[in-house]
Amino acid sequence: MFDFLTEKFSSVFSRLTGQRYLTETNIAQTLEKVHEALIEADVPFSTVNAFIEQLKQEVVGKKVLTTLNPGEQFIKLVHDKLVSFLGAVPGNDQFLFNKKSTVLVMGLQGSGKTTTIGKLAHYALQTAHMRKQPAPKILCASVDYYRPAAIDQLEILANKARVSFYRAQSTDVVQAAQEIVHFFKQHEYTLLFLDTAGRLHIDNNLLAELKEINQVVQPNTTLLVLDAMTGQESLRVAQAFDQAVGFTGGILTKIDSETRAGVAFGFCFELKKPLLFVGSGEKLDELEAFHPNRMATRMLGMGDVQSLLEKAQHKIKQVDQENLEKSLKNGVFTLDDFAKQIDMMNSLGSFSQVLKYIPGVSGAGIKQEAISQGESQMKQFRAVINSMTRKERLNHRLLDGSRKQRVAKGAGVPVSVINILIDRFEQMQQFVKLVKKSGKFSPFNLR
Ligand SMILES: Nc1nc2c(ncn2[C@@H]2O[C@H](COP(=O)(O)OP(=O)(O)OP(=O)(O)O)[C@@H](O)[C@H]2O)c(=O)[nH]1
Ligand SMILES: [Mg+2]
Repeated sequence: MFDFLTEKFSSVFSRLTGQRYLTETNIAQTLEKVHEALIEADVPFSTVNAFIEQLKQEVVGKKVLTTLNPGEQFIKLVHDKLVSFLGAVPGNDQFLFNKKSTVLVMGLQGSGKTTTIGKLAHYALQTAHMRKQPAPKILCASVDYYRPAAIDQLEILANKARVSFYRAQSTDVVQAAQEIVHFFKQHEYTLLFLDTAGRLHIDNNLLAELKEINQVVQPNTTLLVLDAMTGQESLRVAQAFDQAVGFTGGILTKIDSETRAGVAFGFCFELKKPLLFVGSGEKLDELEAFHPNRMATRMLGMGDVQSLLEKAQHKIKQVDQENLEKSLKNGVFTLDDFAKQIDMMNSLGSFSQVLKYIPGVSGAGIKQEAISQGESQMKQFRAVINSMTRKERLNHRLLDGSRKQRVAKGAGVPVSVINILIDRFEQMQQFVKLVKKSGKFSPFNLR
């Protein structure tokens, strides 16, 4: 969703390149462009004005460091300002790991409440595992009697995430909430996610019902789920929920859709509430912690390596990663390892998705054609390695002419592809050996 802003800023900054220092005039022009970019991105007008005003004061009031590239200097200033507008500190996920915690989830109909609960449960389990902490004992329940099958949907998601689910006997919202809290306490769960009904618009009935649930449950954390696609309308929704019930923080869903950054901005700035997570797809693992710093970096077109790594850490099977790291540390790198690397890349998403996160690449205008070529080459490489015997994978020098013919036939590619693969592979082997000598580089642990 931030592609739009990224593009906009890239062109703004390129105007500054070549200038020896920032002058009031060129800042004024550039500020105007930033202003335009933010308005077009659906950031509320008042937020944009406040942002530009503060930025102007900082830029104009400051002695310009002529030693720095003015573009770089300006990027840094805008970046810092974006970060402070986005809340400055990363979304806190501690409420998922407190000793005992009840979490009430609310939001408009279709905003993604139920899906997000499944994702949060999954996130809590995965994160506890990664941090080597005891897994929270999670219970999911719903008081959504508004939409038929809403409760079944949560049950399915809880099963998928491998956490418990409880269905209240009563169909009265308040009584059901009481029952659920009672069940939660009785069975020594540590984390309760309570799903609530949504409506298409804010209405008094919805808010009154939420107030009652809130009274009964007295949640430790209340989350507001916001659909990024609803744009500025989301801010009014958030304000209404805040006044009526109050909440701890927000979760912005559907940032994978064709939408703009405005809501994230407005939410943090106008409501002074933190965004805790962002949802980037329908699947269970498509939830990421919200990081203002990374978001700002991404918006400025510098890529987002940290997010990519976090995604990688969640998705790549721990074991595979450890084995691979071990063999890399030993300076041994076989075609088997190469195949694993290709699989890891694939598990991150498409090539173009992965490239987006790499600094310098996102704005570099790599042609879709080149990306597609890379993708199909990786597929061919994978097929080639699959067609080899284990012995050949461990020692590619065994691959003489007739073996190559056999492998090529098995993979459905010309022999030339095998030669290219071996070429690439040998380059990587050299690299791994070098790394072993310097002892510095761990490719899956860049921090
Ligand atoms: N692309 C995308 N789709 C999402 C995301 N989160 C939820 N969805 C989809 O949005 C739709 C609505 O999600 P739900 O979780 O049912 O929303 P809800 O707020 O519980 O809806 P109600 O219970 O009807 O109020 C579903 O089709 C989800 O798969 C996301 O981050 N990205
Ligand atoms: Mg729902």
